[in-house]
Amino acid sequence: MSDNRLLTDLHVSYIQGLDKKKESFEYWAGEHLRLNGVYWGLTSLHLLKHESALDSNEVIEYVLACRHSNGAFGGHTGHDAHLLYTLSAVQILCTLDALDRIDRDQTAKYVASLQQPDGSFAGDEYSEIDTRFSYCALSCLSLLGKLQAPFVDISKAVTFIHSCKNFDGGYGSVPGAESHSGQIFCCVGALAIVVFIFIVPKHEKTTNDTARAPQLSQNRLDLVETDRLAWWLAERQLKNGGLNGRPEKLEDVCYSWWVLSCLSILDRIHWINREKLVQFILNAQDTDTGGIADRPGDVSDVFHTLFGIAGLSLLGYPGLEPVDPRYCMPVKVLQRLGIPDQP
Ligand code: GRG
Ligand code: ZN
Repeated sequence: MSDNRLLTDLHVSYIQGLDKKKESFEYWAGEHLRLNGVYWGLTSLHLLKHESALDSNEVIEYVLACRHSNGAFGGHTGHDAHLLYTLSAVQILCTLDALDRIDRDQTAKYVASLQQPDGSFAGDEYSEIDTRFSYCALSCLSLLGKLQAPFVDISKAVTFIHSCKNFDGGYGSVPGAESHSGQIFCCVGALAIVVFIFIVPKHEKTTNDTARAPQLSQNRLDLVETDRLAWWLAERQLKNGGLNGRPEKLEDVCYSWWVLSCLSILDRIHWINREKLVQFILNAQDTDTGGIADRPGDVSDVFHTLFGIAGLSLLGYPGLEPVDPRYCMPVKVLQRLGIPDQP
């Protein structure tokens, strides 16, 4: 069903209602993703400026109940630990200003333990490798204030991500894998997050003292082929205004995040048609139950609700809290943590 404005109140009650659906099939079917779901719902509420619509203490206690003794987090109480859930847990605690409730060093050590000799990250002890996990690890360490040795070898992590770059400027899940907007977000986001200290090689040193000092680079976006990639990303917009994730695929609201966040990081968001995309996202709202679906006419879910709202925030839709394209979290949370804006 379509509407030409954002149905904020309906989306707030839709998210509040998710917690009450404990008897439903969707609740149990999605149980292994609960912690991700809490991050999607909570972040939506913060971007909608309805921060107190959920009970913060209840949310914090639930997150802590998903914690393992090694500092890692599972997707639900009693479930196996994974980087995907550990990142969600840390994001939620940061948003609720409750990072002091965990041992940051211990969680950072768990994340670091998943780095492989080639710089990639496994998602858990079963060793699946994917650039999603590189992003989760680097974002998580950055939020924990531990994006440094001995927690991580940033140089190797960057080398692995760079090895996943393709001829079209995009990135895949592993070296040689097809470019996909979701993976591109992970790689470009990670390269935008890394803070890199480098020593100017001896032969390049001058007599100038400043040039001798270790240099701090705020990111490694110099490795991205900006215009080639931004062109590929802008081509994701279809006639109906929606974005797809790769050529020949269907449009989907969540690419309003995966694609737009990269265009924003690369300062090329104006390369897509803003009005048409805003309308596409608004048309995917469920005007009866609230929430946003993957495309108009489909059933809404909390995943597409967050990425629709976050996309609208990047597009400057009125009344929304600004979102940081690197972290998919409110800008003001990152400011509170002292994480610098992207230069
Ligand atoms: C903090 C925002 C945030 C993310 C954490 C897990 C993760 C890091 C990122 C996931 C990136 C990703 C791979 C997104 C794509 C999700 C998606 C819609 C997959 C569908 O893939 P296909 O191949 O769909 O089924 P298409 O659209 O290509 O047909
Ligand atoms: Zn989707």
